[in-house]
Amino acid sequence: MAGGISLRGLYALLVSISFFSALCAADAVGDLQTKGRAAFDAQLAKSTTCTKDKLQVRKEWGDISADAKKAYIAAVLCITQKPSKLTATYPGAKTRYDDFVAIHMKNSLTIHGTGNFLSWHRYFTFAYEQALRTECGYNGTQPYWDWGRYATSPETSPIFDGSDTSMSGQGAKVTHQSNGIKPAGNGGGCIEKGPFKNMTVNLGPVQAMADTTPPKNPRTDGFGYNPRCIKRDLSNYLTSRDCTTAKIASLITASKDINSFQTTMQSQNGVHSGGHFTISGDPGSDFYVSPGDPAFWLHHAQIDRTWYIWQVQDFTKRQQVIAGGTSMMGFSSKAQSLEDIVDLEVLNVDGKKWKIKELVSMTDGPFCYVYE
Ligand SMILES: *[C@@H]1O[C@H](CO)[C@@H](O)[C@H](O)[C@H]1NC(C)=O
Ligand SMILES: *[C@@H]1O[C@H](CO)[C@@H](O)[C@H](O)[C@H]1NC(C)=O
Ligand SMILES: [Cu+2]
Repeated sequence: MAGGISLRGLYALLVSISFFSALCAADAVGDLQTKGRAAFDAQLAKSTTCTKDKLQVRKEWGDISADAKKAYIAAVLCITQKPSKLTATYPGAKTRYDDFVAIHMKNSLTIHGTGNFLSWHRYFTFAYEQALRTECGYNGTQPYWDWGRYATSPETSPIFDGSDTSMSGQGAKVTHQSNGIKPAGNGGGCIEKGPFKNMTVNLGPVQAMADTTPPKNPRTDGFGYNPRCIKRDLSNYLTSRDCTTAKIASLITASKDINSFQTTMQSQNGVHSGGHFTISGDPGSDFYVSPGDPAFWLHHAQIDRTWYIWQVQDFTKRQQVIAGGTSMMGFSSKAQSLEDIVDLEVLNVDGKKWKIKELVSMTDGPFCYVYE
């Protein structure tokens, strides 16, 4: 070869480049994930329902190829074109996508700040991933949004840069108020670029924040038909304050039991609120209707991943555990039990509802996946 570089030399160079980029990708949270993998693998080896050949791997948006991103985007757009199974009950639910929004709206007060928060949203996100696969021919997995990775600038991340391989980006710049959670950012209006610029939000609002001014729903419960654009107000205010890699790692290492883990995660300065209000807008900052923004699922996959990483730090002691009540409202809320049922109705995978105790392990119940 003229330049004197042999194929073997080129191969060695490529290997060292990929080794170097793996080193760069390593971070405190990734290290905790890696550290726990042996415990997960040991449990996987014992599972009768989840075998190694069936195991699905969920990856970070920035770590999947452009083709994989496009396949995911296509599946999401596909499910927004399939008919709802709930229109008769909730007239605003027009599409199969809306079914996910409606079931979340309906259950909002008994799935947040409660003992089932993590397990309910794990099954909910899984049901969405499975619907993309079985109803829209998707053969990939649910990607996640590692908040810490883009904490300084979520707007320019591959998730929100507005390109055709993103989840669409910032909303149009409009003058708007703060939502009370963070200062008004540089968006606030309808998303104008990327694959989801034409996506319609049909349900809600139920609890619109001061930064958005969506048209009122024809029904007081928000279940009427109210088609409108997706608005966003992305900014780095919350990610750089509450969702850095150091903050996520400390949530995982400092929470000694499930109660402190789930409470810290859902606190006002926690990662759950941080991710939701980084997206903000309508329906992003609406407590009930937030799954109407398709970035919801990447956020909740990361919530689920954070739970998984916390679990695998002491796997045998961190699965069959429960804390908290069954309702956000009222002091008389009953204690949540591992025997309680998670029933997603028309979203249930293979029509099955499950007990919480069957949803705490990703190699048990309906699940067979892991995070990398
Ligand atoms: C998944 O779908 C993509 C795009 O349709 C295709 O290129 C790929 O080969 C499929 N992978 C598997 C494992 O079926
Ligand atoms: C949005 O709709 C317009 C008008 O129908 C169409 O030209 C455009 O390609 C659509 N964009 C996307 C990303 O779907
Ligand atoms: Cu939720």
